[in-house]
Amino acid sequence: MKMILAIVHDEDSHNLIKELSEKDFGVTKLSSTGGFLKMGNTTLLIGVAARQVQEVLAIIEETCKTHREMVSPTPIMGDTGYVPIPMEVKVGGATVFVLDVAEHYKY
Ligand code: 2BA
Repeated sequence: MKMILAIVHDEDSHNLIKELSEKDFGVTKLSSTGGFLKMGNTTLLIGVAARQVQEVLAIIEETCKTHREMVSPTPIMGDTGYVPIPMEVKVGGATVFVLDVAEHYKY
């Protein structure tokens, strides 16, 4: 068994959960925060049989679209106080980890 841990944009999470649920994949949604941008994102836990990993990855790739956005993550001290420095980052898309599950129980 594998645990797919997918960090996705909040905007994509609704559609992704819908797509996965329609195909009978179990999903747990966690509200999370990116360490760099300090913005909310969504972490999904998806436990699947090893043979289902590629199918789930394909759904994630199809559902989570990448785009670039200007953000101001790091304010610096200027003459008039702290001023944000806009920078372009990639947002959306998905950061995915596939972990081996040693054991799995349901009680
Ligand atoms: P954040 O840490 O808020 O990062 C958001 C986006 O900002 C990143 O998108 C990347 O494009 C950019 N970014 C991150 N660190 C940067 C830096 N030091 N300099 C310039 N740009 C930087 P993604 O790479 O797609 O990551 C999206 C979210 O996935 C991250 O949000 C974080 O919550 C998670 N993540 C990414 N890599 C991770 C990892 N190795 N371990 C755990 N979580 C990770």
